[in-house]
Amino acid sequence: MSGPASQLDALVIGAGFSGLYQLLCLRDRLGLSVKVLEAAADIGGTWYWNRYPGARCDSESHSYCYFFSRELLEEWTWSERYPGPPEILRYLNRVADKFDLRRDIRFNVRVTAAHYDDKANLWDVVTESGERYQARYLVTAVGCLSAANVPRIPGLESFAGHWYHTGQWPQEGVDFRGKRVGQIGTGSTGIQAAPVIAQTAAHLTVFQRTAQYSVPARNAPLQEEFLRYVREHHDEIREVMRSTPNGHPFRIDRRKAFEVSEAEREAVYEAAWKKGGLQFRASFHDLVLDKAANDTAAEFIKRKIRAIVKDPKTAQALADIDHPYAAKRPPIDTDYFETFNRDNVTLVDLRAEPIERITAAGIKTRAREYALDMIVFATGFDAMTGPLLKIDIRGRDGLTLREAWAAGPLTYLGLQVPGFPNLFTVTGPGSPSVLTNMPVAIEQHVEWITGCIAYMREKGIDRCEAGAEAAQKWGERVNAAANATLLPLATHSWYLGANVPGKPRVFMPYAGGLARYRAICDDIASRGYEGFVMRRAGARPRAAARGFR
Ligand code: N01
Repeated sequence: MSGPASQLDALVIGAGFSGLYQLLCLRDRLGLSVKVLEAAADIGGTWYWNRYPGARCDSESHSYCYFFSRELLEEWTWSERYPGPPEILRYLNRVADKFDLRRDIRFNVRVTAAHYDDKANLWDVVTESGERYQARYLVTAVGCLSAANVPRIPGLESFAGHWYHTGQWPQEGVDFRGKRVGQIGTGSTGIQAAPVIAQTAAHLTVFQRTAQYSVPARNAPLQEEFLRYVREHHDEIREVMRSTPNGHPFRIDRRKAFEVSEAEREAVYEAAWKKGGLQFRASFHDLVLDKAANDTAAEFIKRKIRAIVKDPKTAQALADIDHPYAAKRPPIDTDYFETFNRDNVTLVDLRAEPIERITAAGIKTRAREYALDMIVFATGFDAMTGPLLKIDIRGRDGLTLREAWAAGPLTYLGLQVPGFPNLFTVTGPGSPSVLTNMPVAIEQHVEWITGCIAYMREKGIDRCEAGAEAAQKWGERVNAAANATLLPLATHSWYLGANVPGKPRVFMPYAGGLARYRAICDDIASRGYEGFVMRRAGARPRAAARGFR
């Protein structure tokens, strides 16, 4: 790396929910010199890029925000039960303005490499345009779902029409009027997009590889009565979010599915279906723990699908779901299954007729060719590890992150990687992250990282690195936590990396729950950051097997 470098205490990559709060904490609470580098032209992260039709947050708006500032909470009023990208971006802009964050964010700057300089104990960071930065601490706030996965289907380059990936949606939008649109993918994104695309497209063909459960979102404008409740109960709402496994503002029912009669169970599901949203998963305590319990919810949703969709063959393909309910991230929708009753919508079951190739004219399956003007890839992301591995990150002795993670991600608490001193990964693999309402997990991580750096500075420690043994043991705990649930039974899930050919199959997020995870992180910190290897400025590194004292 060459050229004069800007010197900083900390560099943060990414200006979404994570990066904005990390900047605020390190700059305003610790007084460090900090810059945020952001590849996009503006703040927002996920919400900057994912502006596809129908995009909407699946967390309820009153919980999908920062809770660190009472003033901010009291100043902001959400308009709908689930906010869409424009409202979330307005919110994040309000945050950036209130805390004067923009002056330390550089936009349109993509980080391409970050190399640790062992001698100087600094991170050397290089951008696409060749700018250089040096920083003591490097914090990645790159999001878990920001590396778009465009499947390598032969012939894509020959397609005569336009194609788009939902996670890189054109800022100016896409006009579907009069177009024959093919949508590949029926995860949370595809399930949100299809009903909206169908409203204007001449025809929409949905290519489904894996059928998915979905529950109505029941989005609606928020009523004054609810808004008053939220204004008066910030502390209680926050308390519920912090004490539940997924960080949502509702509790999981304590009852097990078979503790009630069949009729009562049905009534519980019916009420949850009417209420809508991710809360359906909280109907019983054991829905993601016990297969027989899960079957009762799965069957309920499959019956709903068959009742909604009029064409029996289409209904059968949509309800032919091969994994337990919520073993893949459960989508919520607005009229997804109803959309297949429209005359201008067709479902193609790729299990029966796999895609062979893309042609100039459209998509050719084993059965026939579908003529298309546009293809929408709602095919998800190289999740969790993808955004980090896209950057050439090298730690001690030139070890690349790609080498370190050749067999799958190895981290301590999802916060640090052995061999990469002073690199902190917000919502990294091995943390609850994507299994939660993200802002809650983000606040916890950002505050923990801030606390760790504050501790280091107070004690005169200039280097902190995840211990290899601690990371190994943490990896075992992440595995055990996943195996205690039904989540690994969805063998094609992106939680396991199974959606990206060649990616190691490792269950990446920590499934033991956010509340338990927070307690573990706090406990480790209270014991002098047990398991991290810390070095006093000027001293040789030593293992902090029992914490640094
Ligand atoms: O991606 P996905 P997503 N040929 O990976 C299919 C979050 N999110 O963007 O299941 C044919 O879930 C793939 O099929 P299969 C949320 O955490 C949040 O929908 O692999 N099909 C699947 O159907 C979510 O889980 C919100 O067999 C192919 C689909 O594409 C995560 O983002 C909204 C294929 C991909 O589904 C990712 O969701 C939206 C191929 N070659 C998303 N490759 C909100 O809260 C893939 N597929 C707002």
